[in-house]
Amino acid sequence: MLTYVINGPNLNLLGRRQPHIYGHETLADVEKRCADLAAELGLTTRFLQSNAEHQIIDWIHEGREEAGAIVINPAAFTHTSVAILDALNTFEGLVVEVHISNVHKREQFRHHSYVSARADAVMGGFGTHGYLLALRHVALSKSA
Ligand code: CA2
Repeated sequence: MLTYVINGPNLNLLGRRQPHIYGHETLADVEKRCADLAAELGLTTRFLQSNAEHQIIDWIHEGREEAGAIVINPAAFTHTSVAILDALNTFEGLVVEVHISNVHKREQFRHHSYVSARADAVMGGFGTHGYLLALRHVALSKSA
């Protein structure tokens, strides 16, 4: 089963700025760890990042045909995007929302997520391990 791992705006800078919040790993490091774990779990992942809301929506639409699960860190679009929520509402597979930081420990405006209204599971505050935990959840759900 193909799992899309979708990353939102500014996550291309991971590991290069604000390491006290987001850690030292780059997005390429996270992609490699996800691919290694996915192989172990018998999953296939497609790892994606965009700074553009429309691109993320187009990938979710594509996932309707191609993917059994979507792991998504919508980054700042988490807190603003009804359009990403609407797109996810058209997807019938498993949706796992991932945040590297614990958004509830941060500014008030990060406490609300539009995406959580659709997500089947939500991870936050596990650092970049959250992506790996999300993939384990996809694999366990698939075998359940
Ligand atoms: O904790 C998360 O994963 C977030 O989704 C990250 C978003 C933030 O807007 C959300 O509230 C929580 C920000 C992603 C920006 O990523 C950067 C990474 C390194 C340096 C600068 C930004």
